[in-house]
Amino acid sequence: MTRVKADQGRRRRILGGAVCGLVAACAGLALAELASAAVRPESSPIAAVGGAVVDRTPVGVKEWAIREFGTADKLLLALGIIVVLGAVAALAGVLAVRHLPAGIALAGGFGLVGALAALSRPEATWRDALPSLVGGLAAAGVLYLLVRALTGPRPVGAPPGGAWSMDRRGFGRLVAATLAASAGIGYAGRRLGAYGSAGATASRADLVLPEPAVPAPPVPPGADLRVPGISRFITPNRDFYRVDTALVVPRVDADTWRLRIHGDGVSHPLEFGLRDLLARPLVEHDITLCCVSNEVGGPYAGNARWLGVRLADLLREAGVRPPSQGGPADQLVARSVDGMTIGSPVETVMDGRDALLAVGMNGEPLPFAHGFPVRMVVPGLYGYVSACKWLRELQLTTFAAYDAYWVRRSWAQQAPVKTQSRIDTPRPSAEPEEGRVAVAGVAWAQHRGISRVEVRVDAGPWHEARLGAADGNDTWRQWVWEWEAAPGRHTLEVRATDGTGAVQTGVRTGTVPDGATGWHSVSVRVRSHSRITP
Ligand SMILES: Nc1nc2c(c(=O)[nH]1)N[C@H]1C(S)=C(S)[C@@H](COP(=O)(O)O)O[C@H]1N2
Ligand SMILES: [Mo]
Repeated sequence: MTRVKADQGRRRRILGGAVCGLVAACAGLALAELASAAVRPESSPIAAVGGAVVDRTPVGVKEWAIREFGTADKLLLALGIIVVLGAVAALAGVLAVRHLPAGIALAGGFGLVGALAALSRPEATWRDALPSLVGGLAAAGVLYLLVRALTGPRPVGAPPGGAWSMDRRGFGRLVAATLAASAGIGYAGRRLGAYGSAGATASRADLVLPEPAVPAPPVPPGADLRVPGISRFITPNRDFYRVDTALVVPRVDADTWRLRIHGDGVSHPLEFGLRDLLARPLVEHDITLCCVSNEVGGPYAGNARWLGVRLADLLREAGVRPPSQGGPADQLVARSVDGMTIGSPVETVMDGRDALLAVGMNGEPLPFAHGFPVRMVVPGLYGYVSACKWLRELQLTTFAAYDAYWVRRSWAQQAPVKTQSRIDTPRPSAEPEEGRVAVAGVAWAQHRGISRVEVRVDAGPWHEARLGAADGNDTWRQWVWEWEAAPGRHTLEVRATDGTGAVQTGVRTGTVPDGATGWHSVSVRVRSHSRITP
């Protein structure tokens, strides 16, 4: 054989092997998808590996990802996993052409990795390992068949020469057929998955929220200053930020949902369904929710009108007393259907503020992404220590005895919201014209309220901004300051004073462990009027 022919043969074997590996991976993923529809969507290999990666990502990397990619971080994680999976699959295929058992072991082993990832997730049962195991076996089997077809003994009567047992066209047809079958199986899996959550979808569509016994007063007309570019006072649900570890949004069926309250100092453990909860007096309350991983000036804050049951009333019915009244538990641990744990101080939850088990958000049942059917909301605490979505269980315990999910990942056990203010307009990229420029934004210090907002230009004197009307102490407040802007580059800074008179600190700190501090600043270039006279 000539040198050139040998090279060609090797290249073909590598290419052919890689194709075998990739196609086998597609087949494996498709069958795993079908299997996960029968178990639960979170058990599909990509969701399982992704979830395990999220659980183990060091806090620094997570902060960086949130900063760089925002809410696209989940999509990028899934894409990253697919790229790695593809690379390993191609490698397994090339390996299989040389040494069939090794390649097949690698393909199957990857299924094992998925299974272990699924088992490592909170709330996992042995069933969660099944989709990855099925996928790994399927990938190994398909790889075996494809590689045999590619390199197996030449059929009797076949023309001599070449590395292929099948001709190129025959192999191409086999690949196409396998891919088509995989696509069909994957699609069937998706449809079956949707069918599995159809009950949940219907239970939300059918849910009619009762009128509140204690309605919130209408939002004062002056709360929304209607400055172009400012955050709306009430954040529409579709624009509300979303922060959670769920790669697949849990879809809980409201008809079978139950919540259990138990633990230290609970003399009357409670367990109830949604109907029981809705039969209680509901209160309506406007609360601004914000995330501890929000950088100064960042987007992870939103304001909504929540409808729910006062949590303190339920706890009292269960016999719970706050520590100040001799109760043994100082931590309330909320647990979600996806295994998230969020710990709040019992004292705060029972101090008279409107800590809610919320069922409604801006006049509709909670969206699935925001915790349907029931979540917690506590004014004045960051979301990671208060706002558990897809709630399933409330356990009374102590901070000494139990660290919740984020606390085990370098965040503080207790985290009241820090006073923050944000310049929404002008944006850093804006190039306003000299003259009057409206500088405006929002400021928040939940449960303390905002009493003053000030703006300064180029580190000059502070100017008092005009505040939007206050809608209680638990929401953010809009503010605006009219700036006589001169041409050139300028830096705007904002600071707020809360309802206790404490001025927002200018000391810049990062988000870990209990929320960022510092003043938001925006640097803009002001254009001069074009002049027609010299
Ligand atoms: N089950 C569950 N609840 C959760 C989280 C989560 O990851 N899982 N994230 C918390 C965090 S960190 C925040 S800031 C809020 C965000 O709520 P939202 O997504 O409705 O805005 O939800 C909280 N509740
Ligand atoms: Mo958060």
